[in-house]
Amino acid sequence: MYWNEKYELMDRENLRDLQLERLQQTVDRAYHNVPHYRRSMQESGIEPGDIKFLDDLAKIPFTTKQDLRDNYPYGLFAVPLSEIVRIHSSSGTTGKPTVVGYTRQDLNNWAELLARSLYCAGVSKDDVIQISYGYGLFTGGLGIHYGSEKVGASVIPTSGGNTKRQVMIMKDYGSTVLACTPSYALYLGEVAEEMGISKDELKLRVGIFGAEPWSGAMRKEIENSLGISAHDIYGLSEIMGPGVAMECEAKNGLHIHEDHFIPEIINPETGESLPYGSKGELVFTCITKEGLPMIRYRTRDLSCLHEERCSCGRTHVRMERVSGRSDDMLIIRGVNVFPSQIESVLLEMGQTAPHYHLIVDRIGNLDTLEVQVEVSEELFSDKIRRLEHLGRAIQKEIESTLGVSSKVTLVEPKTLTRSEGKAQRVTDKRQLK
Ligand code: DLL
Repeated sequence: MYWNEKYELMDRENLRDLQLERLQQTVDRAYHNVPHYRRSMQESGIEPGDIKFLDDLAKIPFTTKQDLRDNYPYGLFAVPLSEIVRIHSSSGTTGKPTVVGYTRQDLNNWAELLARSLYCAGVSKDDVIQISYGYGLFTGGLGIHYGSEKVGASVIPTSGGNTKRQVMIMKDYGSTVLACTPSYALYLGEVAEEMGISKDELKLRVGIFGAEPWSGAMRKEIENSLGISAHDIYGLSEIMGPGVAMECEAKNGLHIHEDHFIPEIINPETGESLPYGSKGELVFTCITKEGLPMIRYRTRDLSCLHEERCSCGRTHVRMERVSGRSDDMLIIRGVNVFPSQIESVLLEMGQTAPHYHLIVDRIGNLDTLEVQVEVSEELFSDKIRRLEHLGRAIQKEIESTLGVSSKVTLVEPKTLTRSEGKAQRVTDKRQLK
């Protein structure tokens, strides 16, 4: 099911021509309207006219979150504020938030790309979509909202929070699609069970989950608990918001809407461009954005790009699910550890609940890692010896898969904090000292 066949199925040669034309226009506009881009290009000795081929993009310097901060709030906008019709922002963990602005045409494109994304997951006008991403400055709620309306689905804008009410609405209003973070989807499933509502009483069939990393094992958990087919949606405010890339029915990577964004993969340490098939940091260039045309924006998200044709027929490049962020990576006694790797170990062992929290500390000169994970009610009330055995088994598995020793603490069901938006799974006490 395609929303816009012309672009989604465009052959790659025509797509590259279209990208070049749009890239040249974008670079020209950014150079003339945004002092930051003009300065950084001049410092590298390039002018818009030097972009003759797509590969010339690599001559332009990267843009980073720091550049957005340095130009806070509106310094990177390429149009006067009178042409901006919507502002969103994302709060980072440090410093000022990032502010992004959209012209009317940007909002039209965003809704179009979301409609495409939703269609890609099989959502149509016959669906009732419950949007439990936060509405407000976060791009999740409003972004998916307008895309869903464009598709013609019946939209229930619940936003996040008030979980019991969400479950009641889901049942009574007959929601067929749920859009929220994967961690919140898990929590909703758990609360439905507590309320005595089984998945058979719900009409849910599709999930549109993103905004945070999640594993294949987590997908299975959610699919089982809610009785749905879960699809991964990716995006970031700086580039647009949700809908930069979307998983189709093949569930073999997320199609990047390449007629609007040019993706690259780089080595996060050296900035060197890497070929398709290599793992590295995603970099995006917006080629249709009017308000905030980001050029070679470093996302910090780690992934891998694949150009081979997908069985769904779409020609656009696929990105592998994001495995983590280069700045989320924990270095524990010299070993690189991503929270998602621990999540995979826990869920693949299958004896714990999918709720965990990592606590990293430094005692003396030694880093320590504690993995807190919930176990089921039955197991918790079982013999202490069985619990100890499970704790040791998890510890051993983490050590053999990741090469890092840890202390595993099994905790009672429902004791770890649940998230209604993006989950906070790590407490790094080393930074607090
Ligand atoms: O999270 C936009 C969004 C909303 C995407 C709803 C999907 C659904 P930001 O708040 O700017 O925007 O955060 C962007 O979230 O750089 C990734 O690190 C992470 N992220 C987003 N989607 C995924 C995903 C929104 N599907 C940052 N898998 C990005 C893994 C994701 N990480």
